Amino acid sequence: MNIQRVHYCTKHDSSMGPVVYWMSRDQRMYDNWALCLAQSQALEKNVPLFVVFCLMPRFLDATHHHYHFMLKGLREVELSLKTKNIPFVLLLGNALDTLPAFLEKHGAGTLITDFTPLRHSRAERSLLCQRLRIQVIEVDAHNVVPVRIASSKLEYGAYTIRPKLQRLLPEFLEEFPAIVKHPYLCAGPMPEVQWEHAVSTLRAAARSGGTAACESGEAAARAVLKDFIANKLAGYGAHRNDPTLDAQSRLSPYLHFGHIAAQRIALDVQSQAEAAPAAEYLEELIVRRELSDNFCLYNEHYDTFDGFPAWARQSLNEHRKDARTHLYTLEQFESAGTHDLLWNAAQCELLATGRMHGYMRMYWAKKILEWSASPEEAMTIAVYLNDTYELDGRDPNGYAGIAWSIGGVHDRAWFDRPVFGKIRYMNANGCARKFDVNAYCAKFSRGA
Ligand code: FAD
Ligand code: FO1
Repeated sequence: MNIQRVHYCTKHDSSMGPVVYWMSRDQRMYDNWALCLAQSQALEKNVPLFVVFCLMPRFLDATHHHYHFMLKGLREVELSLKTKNIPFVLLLGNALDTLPAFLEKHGAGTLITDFTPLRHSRAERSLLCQRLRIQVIEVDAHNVVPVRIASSKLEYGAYTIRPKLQRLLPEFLEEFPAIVKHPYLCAGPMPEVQWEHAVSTLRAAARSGGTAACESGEAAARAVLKDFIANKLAGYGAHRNDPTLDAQSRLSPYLHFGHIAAQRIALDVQSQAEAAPAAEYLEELIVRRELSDNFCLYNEHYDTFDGFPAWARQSLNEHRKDARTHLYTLEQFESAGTHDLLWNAAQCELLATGRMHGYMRMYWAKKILEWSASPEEAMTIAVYLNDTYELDGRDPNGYAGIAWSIGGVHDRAWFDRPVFGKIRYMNANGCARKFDVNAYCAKFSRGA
């Protein structure tokens, strides 16, 4: 495996004792670079290999729906690992409270972690590294080109990161090694995972509303990919921005929870599709998605007004006092209670299915800017609603998508207008030029 995927978090050498992969963002057995490295280290040292998942009682604004989807996927991982003699251990509580004791008890010699750019997880990881006296290695199993290798700084936009990614893709877009049946078994039997009890430890926000009907887990993700390549990819470029059509891949929840590797999707799309549609899809899957991880890793204010580029902050400041044609509270937005039928339909799609079409997310967020008392309030409302209702929420793509819509991140300045300043503007007329707005509203408005 390409050694540039490896990031040493502590100075300690690897010592004898089992290798532990602390699974977090990349919740899968197949096509997982962190697990590949963990197994190769354990085979080299002739020691057992464990996979551990630390179940946090709360995770940002995740609700029970999101946890249900995630836990179902983890049960599948447990069963897949069992066929490879690799125990799956579910620790109940934050890693900082549970992992050190587990590592101590089993005399672990090496800890492998996967990679996330989000601040809470990164803070927890660095605190853990200060406390542990064993080797800790982080592997970016989420991106095709590891974020730190793609760029060592905050990128301005797709146009600046794209050439860097394109230059590195031939080196990193490679096949994965298989996970083999592990020959070294741990001494005693590992405790059975108490899945029902685990659910009782959750403190996640309960909420009404539906969830996307999509099935959770690795096998389901592969089936969705197969169907997308066979039936939708050819029309993706032409139809992906039409929310009345089902033209997107619907892979984002599986990418968010790590049920499938973006690299697997890219390899399959490249080998099974025509060049043009493949390129259009990979632009979103690789350039846009990896730009989001770059944004969250190198901009600590990725979910607030302070994370906007200087030109956008200045422009929005100049328009703070502009009269708003409408002003709504979080509750009014949340209940799809604005004057705008199209915006309400988008919010109803989100409430009913746990997913909003990608094109509508731009319109949805931009109108929150237009109808909130300040850009800061707009960010708070958009991030809260996105993280509470989107099955693919709580993700760098969400923070980057909202910051693009409200704060011009990864975008350029447009001509000045009330409230928006130089932030790109969108309105219902623009949408009507792109798709059948009435059809979309009929499909998703309340009572539809
Ligand atoms: P497809 O069009 O099939 O794209 C395939 C994959 O490419 C996506 O799963 C995603 O990983 C990536 N991708 C596509 N468009 C983008 C983009 N604009 N930015 C980054 N990556 C992209 N995406 C999330 O995963 N979680 C979110 O919470 C989220 N919130 C968003 C909020 C706003 C305001 C905006 C403007 C965009 C947001 N996005 C988010 C990005 C994008 O809308 C979704 O990734 C996409 O709609 C998911 O559906 P799909 O997988 O069918 O997309
Ligand atoms: N990761 C974990 O390691 N433990 C959790 O309990 C956990 C819960 C969770 C709930 C919703 C959700 O959207 C993601 C969740 N994650 C959890 C995964 C999380 O995305 C990654 O662990 C990274 O920390 C963030 O990228």
